[in-house]
Amino acid sequence: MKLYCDPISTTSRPVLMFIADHGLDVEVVKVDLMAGGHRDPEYLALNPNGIVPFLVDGDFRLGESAAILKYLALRSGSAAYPADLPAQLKADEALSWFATQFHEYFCVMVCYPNMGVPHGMSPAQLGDLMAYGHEHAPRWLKVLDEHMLAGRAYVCGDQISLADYLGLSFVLLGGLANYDFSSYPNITAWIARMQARPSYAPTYAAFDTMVAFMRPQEAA
Ligand SMILES: N[C@@H](CCC(=O)N[C@@H](CS)C(=O)NCC(=O)O)C(=O)O
Repeated sequence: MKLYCDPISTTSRPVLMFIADHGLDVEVVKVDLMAGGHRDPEYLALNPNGIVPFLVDGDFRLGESAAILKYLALRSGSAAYPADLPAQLKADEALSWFATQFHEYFCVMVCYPNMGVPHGMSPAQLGDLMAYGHEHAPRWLKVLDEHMLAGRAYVCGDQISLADYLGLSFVLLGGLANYDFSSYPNITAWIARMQARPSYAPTYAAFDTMVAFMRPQEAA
């Protein structure tokens, strides 16, 4: 099985951390986003979307981080994607929530503009987008803090689920914005819980280095 990915990619890290946690035998093939590897004709022939992550297992090919996480969890019998249907659907619900509401308002509007993304927007447009995001993202951060993580260790209960792997990567994008999570105690505790896993440091090393490079004064 091969996973095409880049540790600098927000949607690759959840899959890499899941693989590390479960000790899965997956060959990791780096598609260097900074060098434009995702636009190589060879990679586009494999995945016409030109994005990572992407999984190849024999003749089976699969894109989308949430689908890849589910495939790996089902193949390995991981409890992070429970067999019990209601519990599984709660994991699906949280995965979709992170990938839609949370991603849109927090990742796209608050975080990525700090990297000049979406490309092609003027500094003023990026500033407006960020201002809108800062105004509206707290609605979703409050749901995560006051409901999804209230009184429980992980997003779907006392056991880690696929939603924690995906959600962590999206929440930690806040590093690009030097986002202050101190008014969200349950989120802060959950981040610390996830960062204490041995799989965290190797998976997030490249991202943490990038954040420190972008914000040397705060990191010092
Ligand atoms: N919905 C996709 C998003 C994948 C995605 O946008 N990947 C980014 C890196 S985080 C990418 O490959 N971007 C390259 C591009 O957009 O050209 C998933 O969850 O896998």
